[in-house]
Amino acid sequence: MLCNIWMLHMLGYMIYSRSSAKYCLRRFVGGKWVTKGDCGDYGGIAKIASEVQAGNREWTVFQRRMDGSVNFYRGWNDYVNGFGNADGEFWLGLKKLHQLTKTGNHELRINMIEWNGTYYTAKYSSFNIAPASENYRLHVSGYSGNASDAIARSVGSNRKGILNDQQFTTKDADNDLRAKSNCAIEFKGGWWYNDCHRSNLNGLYNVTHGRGIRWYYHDTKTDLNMQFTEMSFR
Ligand SMILES: [Ca+2]
Repeated sequence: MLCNIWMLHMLGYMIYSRSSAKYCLRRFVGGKWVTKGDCGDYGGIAKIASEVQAGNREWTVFQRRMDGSVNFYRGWNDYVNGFGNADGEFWLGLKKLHQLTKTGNHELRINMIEWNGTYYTAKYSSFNIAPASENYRLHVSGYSGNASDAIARSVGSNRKGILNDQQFTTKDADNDLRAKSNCAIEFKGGWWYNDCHRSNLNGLYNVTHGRGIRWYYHDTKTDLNMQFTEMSFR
């Protein structure tokens, strides 16, 4: 089995097998590597280890979708305080995200794998989350990557899907810019909805289009549906 896609995971990383759609999680614990899942061979580990060393600063993962085992259609308190399991699907929580990004400059990285196995990454050179008084507003800039920018870029003159500078909205806390309804209820997630979105990474697992784990791909003007996402910062 060929493991050709992988992701950093705090003190370890994940290798994603395209052939079997199973996952492999390896973490460095107590001086040795601990493996979880179906890892097959480990081609790529040496490369990733050297990337970690070259990068110096580790990426802190704050969101992961990988198997649909955790419900992400939740209310405000859950999104503020976090939920799920750090080894699987989880959301770290907006309170921690604000505390960890409020000083200094931070980068955001989003790794994603489409259901056909295609790997995408979107990076932002600047990232921070505003305090509770601003409902944890999102600030990003400086996009790079191969996923196209589905967070801060307009679609032509249509700016309704731009998530940058938006407050966080959940089904019980409507802070979005859609006057007639709550975007979190319409699109079944918790997110920095505008009116409403071009990406919805906390949407329903394995559901297509707007209510699913959507990422708008500007290059072909189509929606991608992701089976794996991991959001991290450093
Ligand atoms: Ca609204």
